[in-house]
Amino acid sequence: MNRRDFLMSSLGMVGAGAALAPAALAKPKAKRAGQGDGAFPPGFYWGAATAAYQVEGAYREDGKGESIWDRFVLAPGKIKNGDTGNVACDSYHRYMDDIALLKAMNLKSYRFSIAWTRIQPDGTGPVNQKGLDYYNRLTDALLAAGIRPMPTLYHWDLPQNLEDRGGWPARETADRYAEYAGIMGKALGDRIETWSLFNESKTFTALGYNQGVFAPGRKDPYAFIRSTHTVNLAHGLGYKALKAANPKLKVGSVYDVTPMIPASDRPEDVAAADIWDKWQNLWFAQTVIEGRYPEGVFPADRQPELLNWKDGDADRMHADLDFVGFNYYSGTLCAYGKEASGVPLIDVDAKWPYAPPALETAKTDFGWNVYPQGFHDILVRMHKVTGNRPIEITENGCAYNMGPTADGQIHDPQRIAFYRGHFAAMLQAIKDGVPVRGYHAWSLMDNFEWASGYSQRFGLTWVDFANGTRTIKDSGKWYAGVAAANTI
Ligand code: GCO
Repeated sequence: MNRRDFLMSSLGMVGAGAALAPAALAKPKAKRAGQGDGAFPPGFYWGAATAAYQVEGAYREDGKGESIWDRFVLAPGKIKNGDTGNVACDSYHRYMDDIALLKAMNLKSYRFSIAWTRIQPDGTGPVNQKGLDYYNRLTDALLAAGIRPMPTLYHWDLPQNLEDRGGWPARETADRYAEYAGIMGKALGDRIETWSLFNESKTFTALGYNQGVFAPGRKDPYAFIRSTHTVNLAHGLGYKALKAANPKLKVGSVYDVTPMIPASDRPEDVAAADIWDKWQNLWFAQTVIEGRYPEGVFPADRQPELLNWKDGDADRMHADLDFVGFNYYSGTLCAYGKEASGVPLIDVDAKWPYAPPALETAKTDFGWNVYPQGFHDILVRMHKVTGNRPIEITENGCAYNMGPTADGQIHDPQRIAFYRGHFAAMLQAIKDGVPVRGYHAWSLMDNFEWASGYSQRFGLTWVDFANGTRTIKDSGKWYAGVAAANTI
């Protein structure tokens, strides 16, 4: 079971993300862009993404504090092969090599994340200048290379000290986050315009506090639900802190989205798809933009208590985002078990008798379905939620684990095929009116894939984890051509 299935099953959903119903596959295929018609809009940002804990290493260097991931990887049995991010790709020392990769691929945007524990080792208090200097160096080097720096402030690595004080279920964590956001806006806002507040709020709250498979490894559905509210509050407060630091900053956030496909025409399955759409696609993105939660996920009379809602929270969590980032990996099959009707999502122990249909799509080495049509469909759907805000694809990619062959090269035609299909779907969405202005492949290079350790390789670049050597894969060379031509 991969981690996306963990999430779905944790909330009482069976088969989600694991399979696509034959019914769904029978739907019409994505309209293809006509020949000679493969041009992207002028100025389109072709880029790549990474995240601090997944690539930086240097986990104790220059005053860095302990994060929940530094701690979590030490728990026996939590990470495949006992891997850790202690060294990872060693990007803390090799960031110039990373920038050379971006340049070699003709990329104009780099989405990376900032490790809060380098800036405030305990998540509160004075700035650790040496940690900040790393991001100063990275930023300056990117700008010198003609590449837009696009940081994400939080990609899951909460300071352990804040977890010890209650973590994301505790409202105070939103205030600490806003303080950190303000520090970063002041420190780098003179050179960085485009900021993302959070990466995949749904993923780290559910897997970290409900399912226990991600840091901090808690299994408490009530803590989990509160954590979602704190994260929404942190969006609003962090947005305001960045704007207060520098009103010129463009502030957005990154949401993982997926089309919810009913497993059948049964009304229960259709209702399941609807509630899952509200939970996964709207619970964070719509809430922050509109300052109100989607209705019908929790019983209305219990929701305030479940969230620990206080007067004024609607204003606190509201943020008029300047752009929205979307991560897309696959479609999600939705089915309700027979006990499901009316069962709140918090009833995580419910047994779901529904058996998902057999797999029908090609799969990546991680077992995720290759479903480019869903990329088009979810972009069209989310455009309605986010108004006319510019959209950036902040992640999209696939794990294929082949390594160098005798010629020293990495031949990964499956990854090229994956990207080709997804670029066509994205271009069709643009032609259908969705204002997508940038795309970031996940990932620039192979890296630490959370609970899967180094066993899943998402990179356009091969990384030899024994010595940090980087080799651009066939897919990276192919991507360089797409970026240079701005066309498929
Ligand atoms: C996420 C993260 C990345 C992952 C990638 C592949 O979406 O989980 O943003 O950190 O590595 O998605 O699983």
